[in-house]
Amino acid sequence: MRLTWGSLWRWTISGAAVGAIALTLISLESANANGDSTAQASRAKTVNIPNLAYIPQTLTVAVGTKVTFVNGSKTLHTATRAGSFDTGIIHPGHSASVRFTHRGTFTYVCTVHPKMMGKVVVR
Ligand SMILES: [Cu+2]
Repeated sequence: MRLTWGSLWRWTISGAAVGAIALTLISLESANANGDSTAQASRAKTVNIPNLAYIPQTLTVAVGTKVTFVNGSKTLHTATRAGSFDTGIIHPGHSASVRFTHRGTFTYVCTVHPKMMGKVVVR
């Protein structure tokens, strides 16, 4: 994925606006074609950010899984896929969650550190 500086700036501003609130974007929440709410409610996974990396870098989950990004580092991070989802800025010691309701492969970056890249594979 290629992001321009302009788009990075825009994402950073929007991230600041939502603060540390766990954010689930409309684009990911709007459709649940399977109506499988029971399974969705029970699935949760964690991506840790201990430094300048997402651990695990590739996370494979079932449809409906809520993924929580935990910032265990001492600096700001995001988990952002332009046009799809954005945790906004996650402060040290905080976390933010995204529920993945569509199958696919979702690469994402940290808008603060654009070389940080991760991937969520939803099956
Ligand atoms: Cu970062």
